[in-house]
Amino acid sequence: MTQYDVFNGDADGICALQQLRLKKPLDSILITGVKRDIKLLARVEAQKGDRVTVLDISLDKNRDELLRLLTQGAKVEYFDHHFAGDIPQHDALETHIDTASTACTSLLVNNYLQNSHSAWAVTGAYGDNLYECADRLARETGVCVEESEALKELGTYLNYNGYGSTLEDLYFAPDELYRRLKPYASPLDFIADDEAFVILKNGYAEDMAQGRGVKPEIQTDRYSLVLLPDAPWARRVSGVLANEMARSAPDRAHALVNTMADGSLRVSVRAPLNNRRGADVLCMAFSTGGGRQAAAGINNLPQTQYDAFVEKFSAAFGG
Ligand SMILES: [Mn+2]
Repeated sequence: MTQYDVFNGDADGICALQQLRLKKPLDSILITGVKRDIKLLARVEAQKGDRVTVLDISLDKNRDELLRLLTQGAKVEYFDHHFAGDIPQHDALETHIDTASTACTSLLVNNYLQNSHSAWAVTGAYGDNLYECADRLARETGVCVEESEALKELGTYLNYNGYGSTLEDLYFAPDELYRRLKPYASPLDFIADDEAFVILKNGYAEDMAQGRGVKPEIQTDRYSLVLLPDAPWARRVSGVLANEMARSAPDRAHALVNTMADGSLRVSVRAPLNNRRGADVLCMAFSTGGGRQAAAGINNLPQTQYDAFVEKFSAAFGG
């Protein structure tokens, strides 16, 4: 029997797996990638009797491959909060899917494990920009304010590390980062012991300083659009910069647009924090778009569709 652990390469995916494997240690084959690389089930070659754990990637975007694995006789457990569409009914498939804007995969796993390793769930929820949920869980589980600030930092850096269009853009490949976290039952011990924390902290500070210096192309009371240059720092920082902008202007929707080496655009959209809706519908109007109500993106937007995007973005949030 082979165990496959398939997880999104961001804070939420990594912290979800960390909780599960602390509770139930297993040797597994890790399948992950940059945050945007979500068609991960295509890389699993499972056979009858194998087990597959899937974390923080849309079932809708992986449905065909999921059905293939089930047909091949694998047993699949699936935790996620992205748009799922029709969930297949199959004896070998167990799903824990909640697409509420207050859900994230680390919190779903925490509920499933009944707070066994909740500090990691707090970390993952901060990473996914769910500050209120993370604060609440921290309070409920006796994490003091100083500690929760440290977990917020770690969640932010783990999330930051997942962005980038290729693994070369990242400080750490997500599977490597997970292996470094793996020995630590407490994220606070990881922070104290592993220099990866400081490397990410410094990288984040430098990239954010550059990102904060970019002036919006368009800004109204209701929405703001920022165009970032074709550079590794800009690809790494787009998601966390979008999260920070969303928090600093909670009534405004935000779009961050990265220019890629091939000239295409990659878009991150955040709905206003005070009305966390509409990002998914907007992005799914484009062929490579996807995501959640509060946070969504378009992986590959041709330059020729930029004007159409701006029009739909302002129509969606300007109203
Ligand atoms: Mn997530």
